[in-house]
Amino acid sequence: MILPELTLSLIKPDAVQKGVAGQIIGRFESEGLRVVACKKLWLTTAQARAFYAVHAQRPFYEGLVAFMTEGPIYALILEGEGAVLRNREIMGATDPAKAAPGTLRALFGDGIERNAVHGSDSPENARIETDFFFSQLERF
Ligand code: IDP
Ligand code: MG
Repeated sequence: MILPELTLSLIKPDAVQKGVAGQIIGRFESEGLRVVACKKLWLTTAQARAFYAVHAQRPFYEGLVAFMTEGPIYALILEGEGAVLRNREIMGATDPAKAAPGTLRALFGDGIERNAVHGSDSPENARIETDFFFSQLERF
């Protein structure tokens, strides 16, 4: 039996500025992940701080918040069997220099901070993160 799972993907400001958001969404679709929800938005500083609150004590937190608010992003909910892990595989490692060839971060990331995409790291966090960005009325 196939148990569909949901995960949150963000196309970060660097990738949107490069004009590769469409390619990234197409990659998810070609990998068999279904787009349940999608919107373009520009995070406020307060919203970015809240989304990344788990990293508040890390030295890169302020820089990360500044990066994530420098321009618009896309937020997506992706659905598929094992979607959380599948998306993490498609994204590649946090540091694009260490990401496997062909992964989104290897293709489109510029560095450990400006790494093109976000993906939930567990089903529990996927639930929290999808609810952060989307109401039930925005999911199909
Ligand atoms: P992940 O996005 O692969 O799950 P996390 O450790 O959750 O990685 O970090 C969240 C985000 O913070 C990363 O995607 C990246 O943009 C940024 N980041 C992580 N580690 C560093 C670092 O050492 N320096 C600068 N930015 C970092
Ligand atoms: Mg993470």
